[in-house]
Amino acid sequence: MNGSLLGRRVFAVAIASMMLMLMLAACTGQPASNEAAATPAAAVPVAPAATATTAVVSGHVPVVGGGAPSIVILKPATATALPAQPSKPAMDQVSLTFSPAVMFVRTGQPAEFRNSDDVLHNVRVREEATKEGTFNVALPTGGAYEHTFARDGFYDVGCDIHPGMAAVVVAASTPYAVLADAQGNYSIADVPPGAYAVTVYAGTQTIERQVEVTAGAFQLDIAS
Ligand SMILES: [Cu+2]
Repeated sequence: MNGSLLGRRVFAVAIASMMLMLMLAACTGQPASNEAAATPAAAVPVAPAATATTAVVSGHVPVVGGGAPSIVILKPATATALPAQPSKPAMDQVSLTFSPAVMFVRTGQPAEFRNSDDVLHNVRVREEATKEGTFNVALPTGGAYEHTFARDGFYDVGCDIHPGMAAVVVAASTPYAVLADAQGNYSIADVPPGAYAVTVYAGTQTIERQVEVTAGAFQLDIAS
């Protein structure tokens, strides 16, 4: 394209933009901005600010005083493709303590158990619902063991060498699973809008609800 042709095209676009501005001005009764008319590119309407496409679900759930923290799990009501876990969750053994004390894992995706202490530990895992042994391995210093939990549920973790050591694995087939804080406040980010089954575990109490999550800040308080 030669220079004069390009110049004519730009001029034609500018004229078309000015005519559009004048037409808009006639329709709305507002004078067309000289600034906008002088710079045709500015006459293109600006798209409205992007609205949230996912929800941050947060609120309050019951807590059991002095007990284990409450757990909130959102499961899509219908079969949905869920994002894979961003990284492999790991539970370490440090200073004769399992860390974290509660580990969330995705059912069907690998998790790791480690020993960062300078003493031998083992990791004994048992499914809480069935009392069935899941695995029991010795973990020397620096050792690691990978396991993929096949079923949703709670798993008790212990070390036979140090009976005081205890932890819990929560296997869930959804990424939307969190611990509430000591006051019962929780927050789950990046939740796609839709129908969910909500389960709250507060001590020995299990509370279930059905909710329709909408995009943006979504308040979900659950009382016992
Ligand atoms: Cu141990």
